Amino acid sequence: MLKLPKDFLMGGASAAYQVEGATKEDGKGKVLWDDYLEKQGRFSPDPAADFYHRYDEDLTLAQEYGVQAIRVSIAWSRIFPDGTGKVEPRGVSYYHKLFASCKKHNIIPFVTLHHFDTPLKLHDKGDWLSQEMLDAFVDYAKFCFKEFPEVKYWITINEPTSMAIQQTVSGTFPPGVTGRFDLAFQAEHNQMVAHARIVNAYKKMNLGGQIGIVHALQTVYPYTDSAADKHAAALQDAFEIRLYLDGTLAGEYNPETLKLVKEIVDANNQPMFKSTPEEMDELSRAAHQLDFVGVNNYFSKWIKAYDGDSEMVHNGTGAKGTSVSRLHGIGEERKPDGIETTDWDWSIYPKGMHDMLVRIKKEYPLVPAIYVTENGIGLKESLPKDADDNTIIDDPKRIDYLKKYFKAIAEAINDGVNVKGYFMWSLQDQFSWTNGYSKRYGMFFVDFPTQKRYVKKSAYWFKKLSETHEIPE
Ligand code: BGP
Repeated sequence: MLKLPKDFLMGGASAAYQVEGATKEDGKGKVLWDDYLEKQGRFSPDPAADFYHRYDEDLTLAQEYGVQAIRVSIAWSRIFPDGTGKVEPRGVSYYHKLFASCKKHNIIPFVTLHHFDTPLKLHDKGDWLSQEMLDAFVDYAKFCFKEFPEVKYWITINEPTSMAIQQTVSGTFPPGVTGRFDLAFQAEHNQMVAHARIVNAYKKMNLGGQIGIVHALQTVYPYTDSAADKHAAALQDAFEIRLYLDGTLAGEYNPETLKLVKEIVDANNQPMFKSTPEEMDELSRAAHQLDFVGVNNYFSKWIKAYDGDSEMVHNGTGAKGTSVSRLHGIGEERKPDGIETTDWDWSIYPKGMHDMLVRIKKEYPLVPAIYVTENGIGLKESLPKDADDNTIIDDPKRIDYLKKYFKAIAEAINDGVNVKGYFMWSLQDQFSWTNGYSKRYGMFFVDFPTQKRYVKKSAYWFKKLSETHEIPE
């Protein structure tokens, strides 16, 4: 039987906008999503899981089911409603209360400073493409470090890549621009510079905590062994993964990576992103001081050479088999036969997790530690009609998924990778950015209309693993 190390941390994950609800309460400023979602009219970020009012209830449950750490994020616009300037004391006080509740329940908070929720005023100025945004983000981070000494684990940014790509390539995040690879690369470079400035400032402050970044790292494989497919996979990897691992974990861009990025922008008649020697120096200093990297890995991708126009269709409803992704200058996603997928077309491929963890150890030796900061499966789940207080939601698919992925992590640890912990996405059911409320990931079921919580069988499974550290067959 495979075992996890004794000090392996078992956690649950969340993000402010996806759980808190209360988007108009206590002086919170608007973020890029509020008007965008209202206009779209598909779903609302309120009430989400009403974590703003129910954090203590959720942390009580978490403690009972073996959760030792939690990923939460601070909603920047609860503290600075406009992104800069005036501080909202009610927002500050909410997070002090949340961290005190974590302490009471013996749960370590890993706190993200930016999880897809740019304050609207800064979003309107260009979001990650604006220097004003970058400076404001660094100031907000420093404010948090001083204000919340009770936090010992900080994460600068959640998934810089997916934010940028969804904002300006696939258009699934506001402002909904498509096909602008150049803007995505520039926004990502800018996020890495802001991240690096924050890491370097944090280390200077000597607060005795740890700081890291979280990346979306879906492993990329060529569809076949042909040279063309292998090259397409290398382009896709540079686009979604390699540039950001280089920038944040090595502190410099490998010339081979830059060549691939240049090939993508050239093919789309767009300019290369800009960087300065001062920025590169900042990246290098940060990479040498970074305490950990967070790996978000849910699925893997297979890429085939493709020569046509870009076409992307997002499966945001769980209608299996509806996703399309063909990018001009990169390649086309195609799953080999026999790869199992979820209703949202995400492949279930634990080997991808293992390969990614091993790759980081091999190719980015500066990184001292890795946490799996997100992994889990989105399912369509409902409350039985005759549910009562003791109803337990049966989720065998999730247990099966977790078992396979935990095995892959344990194997990577056996291969010498320093994986220190795991955060299941998600702690409780929550709101999903582009899928709303029907894609449930939680170990606790949330009946959104009543906000009542029900335990899922996977929570029992998780508790046992947390107590024994033995992965059952
Ligand atoms: C990650 C995000 C999370 C979460 C998760 C699941 O990219 O960091 O915020 O949403 O993916 O994705 P989705 O909600 O699209 O299923």
